[in-house]
Amino acid sequence: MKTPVDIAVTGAAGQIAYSLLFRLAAGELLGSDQPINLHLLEIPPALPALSGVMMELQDCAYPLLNKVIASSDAERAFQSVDYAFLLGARPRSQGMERRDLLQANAEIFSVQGRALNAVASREVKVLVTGNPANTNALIACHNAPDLSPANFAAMSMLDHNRALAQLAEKAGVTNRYIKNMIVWGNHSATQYPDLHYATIKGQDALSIIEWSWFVDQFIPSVQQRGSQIIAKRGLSSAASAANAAIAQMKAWINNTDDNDWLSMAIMSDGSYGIESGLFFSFPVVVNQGNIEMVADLKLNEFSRERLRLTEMELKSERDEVRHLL
Ligand code: NAX
Repeated sequence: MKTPVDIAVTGAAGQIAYSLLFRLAAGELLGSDQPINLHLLEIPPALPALSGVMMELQDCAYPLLNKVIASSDAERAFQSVDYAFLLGARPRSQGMERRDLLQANAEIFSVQGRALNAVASREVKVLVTGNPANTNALIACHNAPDLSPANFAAMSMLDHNRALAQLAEKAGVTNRYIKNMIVWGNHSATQYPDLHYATIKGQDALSIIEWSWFVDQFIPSVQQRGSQIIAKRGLSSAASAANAAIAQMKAWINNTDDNDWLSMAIMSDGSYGIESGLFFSFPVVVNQGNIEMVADLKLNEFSRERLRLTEMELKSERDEVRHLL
């Protein structure tokens, strides 16, 4: 039997975790011959609920689940972890200003960044999902100076999947025929799902799909999908978010498919005119566990303007939490 791999999940009593943990324990991330240890982090008031989730994990009698550790202490939870799914975040409560929300989360992610820096594997892959995901990744990364920025990414995969599925439906094809989708920018309503390089069965999407549908329907529908789900379900996306978290981490570990790209939020190196240091969603490929940005794509004025808008939002989020960087 292989040595167990250590996987941390924060916000482990929350909705997304309730989908994610069972899929991890079933072997979906690392395969059916790889045992895992789950390291679960929660805040103290949620530990009783977490113990119920742990009872259910036990009741699944997963052959691959070696050990489950629960803690409200980040250094304990992140000890030697190889992979970390940072789901836990402070939700916006009634009357809370955006600034206060950013502040509360920045504090959480600075503590978690320091803990990862102190005790996680030096090769740890940290995927930040808790919102505001891009800025939380920035904070965690800055507070982990002994790790590389390449250890950190924020989740754009749900937006990417939403974009794939919307285009596939419009074109009347299954999702696997859509390639080279891009979602640029922030995981927020300013994100820019871009069809300029997307193909449908090998043909340029924008030679098949009307420009007006792209601008007036596709972009807003991908941007607003999260809010639409909240309006219908009364709760935010959870199963699709867990699915995206597994898919993004799996691609990061196992490489992307040949001749296709994914969207991941990684630290900008200044490419495409995006300010260095921001966590921004770019088109990427993964080679041997390293995320590489797809470079030198030509952008027209329409795309450049949309990149600028979402970059502006990320800069303003960063400015609100600058004192923690
Ligand atoms: P829930 O509110 O169901 O669960 C969050 C859990 O995090 C709670 O159990 C809470 O106790 C815990 N928590 C809070 N502070 C913590 C801390 N300091 N350490 C450890 N745990 C802590 O939210 P859920 O629906 O699971 O969503 C989790 C996060 O993902 C939210 O911030 C949400 O906005 C975000 N999302 C991000 C998406 C993305 O694509 N990047 C999409 C889905 C989702 O909206």
